[in-house]
Amino acid sequence: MLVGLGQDHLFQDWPAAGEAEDAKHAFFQQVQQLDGSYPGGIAAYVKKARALLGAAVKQENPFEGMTPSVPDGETLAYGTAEFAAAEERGLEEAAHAAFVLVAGGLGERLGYGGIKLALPVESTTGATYLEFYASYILALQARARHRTGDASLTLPLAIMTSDDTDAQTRELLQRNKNFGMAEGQVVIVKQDKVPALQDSEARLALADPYTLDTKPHGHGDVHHLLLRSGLTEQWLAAGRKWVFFMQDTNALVVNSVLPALAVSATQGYDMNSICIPRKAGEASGAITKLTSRSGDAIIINVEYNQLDPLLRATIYPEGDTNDPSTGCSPFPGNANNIVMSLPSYHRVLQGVDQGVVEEFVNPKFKDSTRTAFTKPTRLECMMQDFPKLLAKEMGSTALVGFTSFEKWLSFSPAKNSLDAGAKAYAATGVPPATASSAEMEFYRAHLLKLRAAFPAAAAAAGLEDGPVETFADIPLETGPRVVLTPALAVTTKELREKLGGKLRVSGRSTLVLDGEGIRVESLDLDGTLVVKAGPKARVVVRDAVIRNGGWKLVATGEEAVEEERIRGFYVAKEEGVVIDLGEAEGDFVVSGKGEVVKH
Ligand code: UGB
Repeated sequence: MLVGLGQDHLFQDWPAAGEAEDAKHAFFQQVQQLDGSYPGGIAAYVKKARALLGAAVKQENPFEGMTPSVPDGETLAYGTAEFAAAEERGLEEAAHAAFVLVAGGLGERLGYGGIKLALPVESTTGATYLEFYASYILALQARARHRTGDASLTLPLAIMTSDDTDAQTRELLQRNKNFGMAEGQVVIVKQDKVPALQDSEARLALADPYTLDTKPHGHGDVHHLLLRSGLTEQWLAAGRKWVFFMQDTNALVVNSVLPALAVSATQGYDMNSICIPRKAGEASGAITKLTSRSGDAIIINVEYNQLDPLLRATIYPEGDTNDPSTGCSPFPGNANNIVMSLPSYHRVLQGVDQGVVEEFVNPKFKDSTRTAFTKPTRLECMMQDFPKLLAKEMGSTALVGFTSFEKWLSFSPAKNSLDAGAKAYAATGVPPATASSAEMEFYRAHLLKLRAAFPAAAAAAGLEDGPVETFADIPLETGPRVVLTPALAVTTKELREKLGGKLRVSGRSTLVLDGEGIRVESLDLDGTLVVKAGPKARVVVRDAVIRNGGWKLVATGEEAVEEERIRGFYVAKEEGVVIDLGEAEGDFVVSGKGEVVKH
């Protein structure tokens, strides 16, 4: 088969028959595995690669004949009655949702050695990304059980890993007893790598004489894997309606889950992308309407490296620039969190392509002959390219839309190293997207939500801004550091029920409220207060006036552990009130300087 595919170079340096038999067998085992994991096998892969590389050699424009324009979509602003109503509607839909986390990517850009899901979202509680997402899904599950009266209702989570992340993801789950998720509730599907290509003839590259070089195929693998694993079929059979896709390091996505589900339900969207305002030049794709010469249109992500040339070649001669009136690109930014309607999603996956989204290739040619590469490349695919499959299988009946949210509310990933983030920020003012900025923006989102939910407290300056401190050349709004866990509240309505308007939190404070049964009637905080309670405790914070030295941020030195080093600071937990009720049951009151009394 390989010789038939023009791959005879692979055997060029092999010794005569009878020699190195074990190595030769190992080679064919790898070939067999690669052949089995790609739909259509290596033959299909090489054929597609030749076509795509041929187009790259001729420098063909993949958007030839397409005119971009800004699509129409929904915009929801936090704090409005519309937003709160969408959350309530979303709660109904969430009972029928399944969640998917794409987590096969290595944190290379982030400069982190471990898997990104094991990284703490913030240093105050130290909860990792995976723990945080699990706690959100469990919080939605608790609400859904309560609403439906079905105590066995379970919201599934599928995690896509890769060879780079699989073992560590499994280990993280095992070590933490699935973060409270039931056996079988979380399922791992592993993506396979694809053969690397050494030249524009699509000849396969060798890592050594008996091993093919392989590379990751991109997050687009998730669609085919969900079909191949039988998960979409199972979910459909269990009556689920929605699949919600999340990236590995954007904790703020949880603020957009419920309203986006509501928009999908009311608009009947087959696919709904969560968007945020995008700064020109930012490494986030743009949701764009592309209209062909025949008038057919598709709403799809145009990746950040392709947007500028596409705009320049068509109707925006200045390329990827900000609109002076808004200071942002006119194209909504792709947060790469997607809601799919499960019935149409599963139907499309069963089509001829089996969920293999259109691939692309990005070779770096050695010279102007455009044949040899500086290093091997591979075909790649992106999960947000699904509209092309939708259009292929459903034609113009496919409904693709997007829902835009404020960036502070829904998007702040940890993707870049401190160095890269600081450079990008200094050069163009784009968000640094570092672990440090993601952490501070996580706290800030809670503060801004409180301000919007309690305008009276905010107007009375009860929710102050904290200082701006610079760590590793990145200026950060460092306070107050507020963490309100999903167990406490998943909607604006719950937030308003749980926290009274009598709230004063100074800019240097740390406030953590973690527990479904916690309610704050009146709190004046200047320092640190942490209240943690299990599901069977009811805790009221009443007439509490808490003053202490609080927790401070300290710049990291040489000896810092990796999780701190990639932030540039650590939290010195010196003085504060920490109330951890564990699994205690009953009614508790926290008052005065932080005293706890059981009733
Ligand atoms: N991922 C996998 O699971 N497998 C892979 O093979 C590769 C990645 P990156 P990227 O947030 O602003 C995306 O590398 O690809 C997972 C969108 O394409 O963090 O540069 C990985 O673990 C872009 O349109 O992002 O850019 C992670 O969870 C824009 O929206 C996820 O895929 C951009 O994100 C994304 O991988 C953004």
